[in-house]
Amino acid sequence: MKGTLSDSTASSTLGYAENPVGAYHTIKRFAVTWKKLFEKLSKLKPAYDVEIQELSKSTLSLGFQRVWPQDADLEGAAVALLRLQQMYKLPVKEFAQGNVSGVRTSELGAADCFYIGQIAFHSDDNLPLAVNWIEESLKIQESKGEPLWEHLQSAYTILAEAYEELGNTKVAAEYAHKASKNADKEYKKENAGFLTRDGYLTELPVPLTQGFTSNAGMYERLCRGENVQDPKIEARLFCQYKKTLVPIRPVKEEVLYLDPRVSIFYDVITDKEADILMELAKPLVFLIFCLTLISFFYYFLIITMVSSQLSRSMVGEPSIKAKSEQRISKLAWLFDWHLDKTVRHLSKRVEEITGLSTVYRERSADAEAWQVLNYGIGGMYEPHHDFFGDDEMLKNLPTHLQDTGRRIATWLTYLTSAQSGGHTVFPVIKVRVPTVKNAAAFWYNLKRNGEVDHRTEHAGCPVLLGQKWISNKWIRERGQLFRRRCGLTPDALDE
Ligand SMILES: O=C(O)CCC(=O)C(=O)O
Repeated sequence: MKGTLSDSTASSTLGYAENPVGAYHTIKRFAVTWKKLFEKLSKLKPAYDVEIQELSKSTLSLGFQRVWPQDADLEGAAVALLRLQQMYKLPVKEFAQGNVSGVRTSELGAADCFYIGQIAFHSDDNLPLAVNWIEESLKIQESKGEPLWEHLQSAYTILAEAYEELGNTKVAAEYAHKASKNADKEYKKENAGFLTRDGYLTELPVPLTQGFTSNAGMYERLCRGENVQDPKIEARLFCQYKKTLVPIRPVKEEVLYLDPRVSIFYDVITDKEADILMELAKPLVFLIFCLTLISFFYYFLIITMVSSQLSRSMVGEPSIKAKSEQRISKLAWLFDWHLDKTVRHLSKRVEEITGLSTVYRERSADAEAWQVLNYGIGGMYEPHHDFFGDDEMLKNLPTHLQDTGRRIATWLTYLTSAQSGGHTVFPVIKVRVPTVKNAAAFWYNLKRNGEVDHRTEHAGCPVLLGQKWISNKWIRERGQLFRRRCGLTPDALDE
């Protein structure tokens, strides 16, 4: 496969698939190009080439087991691409040229743009994007100068329908006429409505300058990097060397918000420790490459391919198994009893820095195990709270977490930095935490009087380029009785 990639990408297949356009190309190679090749091979007479026969049979059977990417996975890749485009307002032209946030990969052809446009057309709220993609496909096709493009008629038809739905009947009529030109009788019969409808005589132009339908909420704005914070609040923020439980080991803290306090602590983990956590979470090195693809498939994850540890995220505790579209990532849990001492050491370090107990016990632990998460391109976690607001959820916990109370605080370590996108954002307080490798974000989910703090709603923005690995340590309420005392007033602040 490497041999078919362009020079600029051949040196790093992994890097290539970490760009959404590169990932689309890669999945297409598996789902379309290789499939066609193997189908051809499987028709060869067994007597001539038994080995090729076997290879092709096993590849087809991997396809049946959903281990080999299929058409549905290519569709998932296109959906992911469209979502990223909407979130980050990326122009169709740049995407088509393979340019994602200044990082280039192979360009998309007319047929690819048409395919993505079709997917957009059939999804709920993407008509303007569909129009942009299909018009781009026509431009590419025209620039290549091929007189008879197999998709031309379908492209005109979809554009006519899309413009009609958008209320621009004049342009709709133009495309309908183009579609009917040279069309056979059957087509003319099927699409007769387009040509005879009175509506086409009226003119109701809809400007399609943008192609984005999402109504920019704070989550999206923060993810896009817009500066939305009040300058008066920003003026009160600061950095400091914060004292820890070990006096000779202060830690670099940048305070990103005061009430509730959200901080990022730098250099709280070494490169080696970050690598160990990631290695422990993924049983095979090869898995990284698979995950890049897998997390890109959105709806069609191939869990069977991934052995023991990392699995598709569930929201809530493991006993409440509901596969989540709210969070698109892979996760593993690492317990303090792990043979590798790193896990235990890191729990101790969180205790040193926060002053909160992270002691693990089989019954009533003070903190949860380390949750290691991998997000590939498009991986994200929509706005949510970490405290368990729902008492039912608290009842269904595994033994070590029963009677431990809610999640009083979150410690979120960045094991890698995503190349683009992937920030952690707090829409209510308008805070954005960048993914800085070896740093950790920390905040309390409960107020000092024990009430849940809804202002701590947060989200993981979709990863646009590269991979994001994080590790969460959730600290429980009960064990902190003497560590985080109630304030003298209900709204007492943390330091
Ligand atoms: O990915 C992120 O930045 C946020 C993750 C998160 O909120 C969570 O795991 O609860």
